[in-house]
Amino acid sequence: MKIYSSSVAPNPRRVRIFLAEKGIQVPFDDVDITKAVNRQPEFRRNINPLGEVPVLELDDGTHIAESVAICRYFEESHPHPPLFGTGAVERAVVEMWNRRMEFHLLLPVAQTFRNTSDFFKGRIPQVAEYGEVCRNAAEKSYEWMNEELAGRRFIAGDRFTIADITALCAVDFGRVSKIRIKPEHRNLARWREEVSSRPSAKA
Ligand SMILES: N[C@@H](CCC(=O)N[C@@H](CS)C(=O)NCC(=O)O)C(=O)O
Repeated sequence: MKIYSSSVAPNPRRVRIFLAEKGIQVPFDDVDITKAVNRQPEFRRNINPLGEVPVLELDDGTHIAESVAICRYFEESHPHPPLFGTGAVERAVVEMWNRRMEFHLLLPVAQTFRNTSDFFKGRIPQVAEYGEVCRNAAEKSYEWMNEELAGRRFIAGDRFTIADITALCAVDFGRVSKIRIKPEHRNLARWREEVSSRPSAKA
């Protein structure tokens, strides 16, 4: 078993943090996304047709891409500590918040980077104006999450879950595009400080 990863990208980091929280060790194969190795026909043919990381490779040759799918695999094999919640209600609430953090934080942050950075120049069609729309959307989500976090310790409730991992990776990656937590976002800053101090955040 191994995971095709990248030490500089937010989605592989989600998986690394998840595994660190579970205390699971899996070898990582760092794919040089700066040289677009992941976009070459060989990688697409043999590992992930979408040309993205992370990808979990099982011993029988199965490839599982999509960060949440990889995390779910490990939640099944190592249920403790539960990071997707327990019981019908908590699982649904965690799923809701994780999807919200993907769609309203990670996606706009990533699209800002994709559409405004030199990194993706010539690699994908870039629309700078759309990048700015995404920046605005990400900043609005920071405000929203600052309000949400006035009433609870973590993103999905009083327990650290995959939703915190998604949100932390989004907020940290936002800094590359100068999307930052503002001084008035006290609740968001308090949350970030707490989740960043967990040993897994270094993964
Ligand atoms: N929905 C996918 C997104 C994967 C993704 O966007 N991966 C990025 C790294 S964060 C990537 O491979 N970027 C390199 C590229 O697009 O060339 C997931 O959750 O894993």
